[in-house]
Amino acid sequence: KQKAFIFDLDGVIVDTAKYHYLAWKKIADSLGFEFTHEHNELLKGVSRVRSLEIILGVGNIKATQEQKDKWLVEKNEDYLNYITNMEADEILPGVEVVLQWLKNNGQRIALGSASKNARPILEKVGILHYFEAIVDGNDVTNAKPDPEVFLRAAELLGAVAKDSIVFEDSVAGIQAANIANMVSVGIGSRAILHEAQYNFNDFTEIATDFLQTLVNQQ
Ligand code: G16
Ligand code: MG
Repeated sequence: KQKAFIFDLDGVIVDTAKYHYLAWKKIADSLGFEFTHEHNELLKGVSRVRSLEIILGVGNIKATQEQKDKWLVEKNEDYLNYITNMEADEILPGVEVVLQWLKNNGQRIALGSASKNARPILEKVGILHYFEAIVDGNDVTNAKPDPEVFLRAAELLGAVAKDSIVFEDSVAGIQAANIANMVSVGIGSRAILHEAQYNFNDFTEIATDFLQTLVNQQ
C-alpha cells in the first residue's frame, strides 16, 4: 500500500536548533539578558515571529513593530550565515536509511516544516530529491499545533489523513498530527512527546519492520 510519510525538518532531519539558538542568543546578548538552552526548548516548531515574542517575553522587553522587524531580519541573516556551510554530515543519524527504504518501497515523502529556510537546507545536505512535496513556513498561515502544514503535505501527495504518517520532535507538531488524524511518530524524549502514538529517541531506533507495519496498516 502507498502511504504519505511527512517529515518535520528541524530536530527530525537536521539539528538546526543549535543555529537558531546562537542567532537568537546574539539578540538577547545585545539586549542584556540571558537566553538559555532551556528557553530555547520553547521555540521548537514555533514560527520565527512567534519565537521573537517568546524571547522578548523572557527578557521582559517591550518594542515597537519596527524594532521587532529589524530583529527578525537580523536573526535570519545570522541564521543564514550558520546554515550556509551545512553538509551531509549534519543529517541526523539514521534519517537517510529510512528515506532510502521508503523510496525503495514505493512510498511517498513530503516535508512539513515551520521554517522558511527549509528548501535550501535540504539542498545543502543533499536530500532534496527524496521529497515529492515541500510545505514550509512560506506556505502556511496557521502554525502548529494547527494541522494545516501536514494536511497540505498529505494533499500534495494525494493521500488521506489516515494514510499519512508524521515524524515530529515538537509537542506542537505531534498535536498537529493527532488533530489531523494522522499517525504521529515522536522523535525524541518520550517524557516530552507522550502524546505521540509511537516514540523513538532517533531514527537509528526505527527498524524496517516498523516501517513495513506502518505501510501495511489499514
Ligand atoms: C523550525 C524550528 C523553529 C523555527 C522555525 C522557523 O521548525 O523548529 O525553532 O523558529 O522552524 O524557522 P525560520 O526562521 O527558518 O523560518 P520545524 O517545523 O522545521 O521544526
Ligand atoms: Mg521540529
